[in-house]
Amino acid sequence: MTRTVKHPMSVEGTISSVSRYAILGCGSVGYAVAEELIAENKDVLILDKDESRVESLRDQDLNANQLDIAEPESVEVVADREVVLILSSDIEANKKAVSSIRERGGEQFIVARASDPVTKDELTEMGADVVINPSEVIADSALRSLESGELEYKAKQLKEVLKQASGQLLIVTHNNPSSDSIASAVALQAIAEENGLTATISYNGDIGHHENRAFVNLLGIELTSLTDEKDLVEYDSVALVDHIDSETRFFEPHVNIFIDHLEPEVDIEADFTDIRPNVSSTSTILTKYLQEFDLAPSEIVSTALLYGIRSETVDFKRETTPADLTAAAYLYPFTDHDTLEQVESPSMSPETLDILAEAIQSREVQGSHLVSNAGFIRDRDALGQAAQHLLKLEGITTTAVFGIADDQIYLSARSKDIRMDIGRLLEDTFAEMGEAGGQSTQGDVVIPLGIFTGIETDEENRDTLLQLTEEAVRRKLFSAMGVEGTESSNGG
Ligand SMILES: [Mn+2]
Repeated sequence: MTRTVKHPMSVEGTISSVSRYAILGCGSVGYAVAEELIAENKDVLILDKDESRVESLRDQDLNANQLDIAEPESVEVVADREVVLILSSDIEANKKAVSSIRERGGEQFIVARASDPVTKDELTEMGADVVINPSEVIADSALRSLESGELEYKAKQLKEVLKQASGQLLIVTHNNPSSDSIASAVALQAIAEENGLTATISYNGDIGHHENRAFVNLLGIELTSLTDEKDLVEYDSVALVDHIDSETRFFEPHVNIFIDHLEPEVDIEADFTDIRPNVSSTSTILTKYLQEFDLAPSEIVSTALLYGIRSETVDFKRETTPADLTAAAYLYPFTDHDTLEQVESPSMSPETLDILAEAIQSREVQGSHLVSNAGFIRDRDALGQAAQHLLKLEGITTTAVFGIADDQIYLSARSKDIRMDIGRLLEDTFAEMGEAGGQSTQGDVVIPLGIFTGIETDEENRDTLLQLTEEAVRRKLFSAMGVEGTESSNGG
């Protein structure tokens, strides 16, 4: 039998425009539902086999009929109802009612009550659109309130520990950190700073994975490499996040905060510990804290956490729990999805990422203009990608990234300043020295190396050359953009 399945009720349980309901079986559950519907001014017909119950419903001005829902005839009276809720505690009677309605060809939307997983399957098989198992519902609800109660309790504890840990907080990821670990550190840093601390993120080993380097570079996450135990002296407190391979002796006398989704191999003594094996990433845990603290995450924190969750669950394909999904849903509107996509799709070659890293490092900002030298390069296209990316930095409207390859200086610029025609600006500034061109939002320049200095290019004076070139290009650009000095151009 093919039926059009209608869904008049939305997931949140709000009642839609449907107006004609029937409730079959009016015990405590049926009665509670009837009350809600009537409060919404819905037309509700109630069937129950218990005479005295029907009488008392009628006393309350409810439209109730005494009928046994297990009898096939009883369903005739609900033929014109759009939604039928079969809610008696007699599951056998519920089954009969469902099959009677469907056997008569009734296409109503049916919600039926089961008592266990077996009857749940049976009722579905018989044609109920939604089947509810009350014990599951109660268990779910109990667990949910437990979860939120526990989170509230833990959040208070964390706040207390942060309050006591004044000064410099060192947040340590696991060795050769994953994006889950880095993202968690970034979020804890934001939470710590909100509580008046200065927090530094550090790691041991390498950020090995190419995607993880992209992640760190694209989001401009600052990490320090922890090379020496002596480095620890300057910090007043230590937090370990997502720290499976913890080497705790490194952090003696003691750890202040420990947050992970996996049980550590060795016991870790910390003032505050939150280990949740029931979620799939530490980023999920940190997201829950942001929510609990009512902290709207910055774009960087949110993008980092969402990436942390997605990569740890392999894009929700591995051991994903509802908490991971609700955390992701919470982060979604705060996230920079373009950046997320760039991190996830390795469209950037490793060299592009290196160039971007270099460009971020050596950037110089004047006003809203950014100029950066990427050094010696092989891939010229990477300059444009880097310039495009740097345009996302806060407060930046114009970017120019240059590098040297084959005795030429290559420069790529981007602008989102509508008053500036960057292509024209480059032409005006560099046309005499080389090739320059572009449009209002982007432009490129190629200049033979040595033109600024008159020095012949050879291996020995390469470094000097690079330095002098860099100076000259930066100065010329900033001056053309109208900053640094008076020799300005309005750029067209
Ligand atoms: Mn993890």
